Order: sequence, then structure tokens, then C-alpha cells
Amino acid sequence: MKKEIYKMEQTMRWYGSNDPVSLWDIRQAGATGVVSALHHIPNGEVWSREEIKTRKNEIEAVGLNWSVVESIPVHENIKTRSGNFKVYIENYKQSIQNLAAEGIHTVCYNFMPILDWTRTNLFFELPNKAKALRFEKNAIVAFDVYILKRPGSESDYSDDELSRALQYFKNISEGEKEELIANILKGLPGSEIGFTLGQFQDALDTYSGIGRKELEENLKLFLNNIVPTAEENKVFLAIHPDDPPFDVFGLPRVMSTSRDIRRLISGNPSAYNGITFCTGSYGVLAENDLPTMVKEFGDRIHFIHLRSTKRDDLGNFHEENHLDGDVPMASVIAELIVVQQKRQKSLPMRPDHGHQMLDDLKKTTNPGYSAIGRLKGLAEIRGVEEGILFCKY
Ligand code: DNO
Ligand code: MN
Repeated sequence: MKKEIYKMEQTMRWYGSNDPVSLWDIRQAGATGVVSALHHIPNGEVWSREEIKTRKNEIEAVGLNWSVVESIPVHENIKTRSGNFKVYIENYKQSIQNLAAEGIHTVCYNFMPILDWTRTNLFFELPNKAKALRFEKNAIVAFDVYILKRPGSESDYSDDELSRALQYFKNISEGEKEELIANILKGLPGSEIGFTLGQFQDALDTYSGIGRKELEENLKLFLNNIVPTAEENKVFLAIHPDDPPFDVFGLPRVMSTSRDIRRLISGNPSAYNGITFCTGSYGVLAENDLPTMVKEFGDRIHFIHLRSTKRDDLGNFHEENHLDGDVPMASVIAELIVVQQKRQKSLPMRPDHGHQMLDDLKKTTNPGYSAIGRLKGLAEIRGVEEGILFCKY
């Protein structure tokens, strides 16, 4: 008998009926699964079985599966252990139960304070005129120190960083300044919330007593509460790493490195307490050796995000083609293949972001989530996987 080979389950993110990319587009890209969330339900409230079922039916009507929930947002009260955090934890458990009852068993979430992913430029033009998401250090520092004027922010940066940022700030137009503010603070799908400058500073203030240690403890408390429910309902929890994987605007980050993953696992050893292995997020830090991380944490990877980034010496990075940049994609995929054969299981994977390119340059798209760039990424990743399997299995 021919032995069964486990390949990655190919999925794409879908934001629901408002997404300019349709479920048929996703199916034509060759994906079999969809990653989705109920963005219309306010953060903290229970996802009812009816709402879950409606979304599931929509996805299944075009012959796709709802493979992963990304994300059930974690309410700020849980991250700061304040206000109604106990109610929100109970609601989270109920949502996990309801998802399991509807047959959905993988939940991605993140524990980044206030902002989800942070970029300064959502339309960074590449030499080939495609557009990518970019993180520019000068812009972050200028925003923090000269626009937001966060108290104490200057002490977070070196003199060099401050003078470069000041230079940058003096050279941008009013329009560019407005765009920068919008790029950092706007409520894009997936970041769940949008702010004005004043609201953002108020939100930052809620973290005044919360450093790294406190945030780690709050994550642990959250997991101690929800992991038993996840286990009972056979729901795999998959924490997404910090993006970018370092502190921003003085906010602590607790899921950026191998050390952080080890702490997550030792704090709660259940197999259901796992990770989303996002190569684009972890890959920004040179110390994160991605293939080695797959080897070490293979049994805890419940969801995979594949994309690449390219960093420079000044703390900037942008999102590269899936097979270029700093992420050794083929080595990562090779290790993921090993993990899946060992676990005798296909793991859901999505091409996490793609360039805005070709016809999509003429369209309004969710930054990072246009159809063609992700289709290209998925096709390349699929090719690498097939090539490795052909040579080695
Ligand atoms: C970045 C993206 C994120 C991710 C959420 C998960 O790498 O994958 O926007 O979707 O942080 O909660
Ligand atoms: Mn990701």
C-alpha cells in the first residue's frame, strides 16, 4: 500500500461578503479552505451558533471549508486584566464551544496590546511597481515623538534615531503626515479597531502599569481559563506572533521569539495550547531561525502563515515576494513537511499577505489581501512543496 503523504491544507483569508475578493476567486486560486472571522460582532461578545452557521454555509456553498477562525479578538480588558475581563473570558469560552459545535476546530488569536499589526506604508512601491506593506523606523519614531508626542517617548530611541526621525518629519508634507497617521491608526479589517490620535493616547495610558511581566501573566491567566474549554471541545488554539516582533510605542510584546513560545508552552502544556507559525512576523528578527523553530515547536504548530520580509540595518522592513527576502521559505516548507508526516496530519496554511499587482493596482483592496499577489504566493508555495515531496518522498 502506498503510504499517505500529508500536504499543507491550502487556505486563504476571507473577510466576509464585503471582501472585494470573492469566495470563487479563492477557489480559483486553488485553495480548498477559508480563514475567516465574524468581524461584524463587537469585540468581546459571544459568537452565536447561528452567526457561525451562516458564515459556514456561505463558505460551503462554493465548495470550500471554513478551516480556521482568524481571529476571535481578545478584548483589551483581558490583556490589561481590568474592567469586565472575567465576562469577556467567559464569552470567549462560549465562542470556542459554539465554533466546535459547528465543526470548526482551529482558532487563531493574538495578544498584541491595542494595535494588531503595525506598518507605516501600505502602498510601498517596489522596483517592479507592485505595492507592498512597509515598516519604516523613521516614520514610527516621528509619529511617536513628534506627532503623537507620547510622554517619555524620546527615551525609547537613540540620539541617531531621533535626529533621523526629525529630518524625516521636517521633509514630509501635511498630506503625507495625515496618511502616516491613518496607516498606523486606522481600523483595517483584522486590526479590529480604529483610533484618532487622542483615543490612541488614551488607549496607551491604560497600559501605564503594564510591562512585559504583567502582560505575560495576563496571557497566562487567559490561557489557564480557556485552554480547558479548548481541550474539551478539541479546539486548537494558535497564538499569532507579534507583528512586528518588538515593542512599539512603549507597549510590551510577549510573543516574538523562541523564548516566548517556550514560555507559552511551559505555562500550559496542553497540546491545544499552540501557535500560528507566521514566517513574516517571526522572520523580521534575525535571531529567529525559522527552520529550527519549526523543528522545535512542530507539535504545537496548528496554523501556518507563509510570507517573507526583507529587513535593513536601520530597523526598516517590507514584505517581499514569498520566495525572496530574509525568510528561507524552501527550508521552512521542508521542515513543515517533516512535521506533518510525523503528526500524520495536514496543517492549514495561508499565503499571509501578497503584493498589490497587475489588475489589482486598479482596484480598492484590503492592504496585503488583494487576490493576485496572494494567488501568486500560494502558487509558488504549492510548487515548492510539490518539488520537495517529489525529491524526498
Ligand atoms: C500578520 C497577519 C495579522 C494576523 C492577526 C492574527 O501577520 O497575519 O494581521 O492576522 O494578527 O490575530
Ligand atoms: Mn501572519
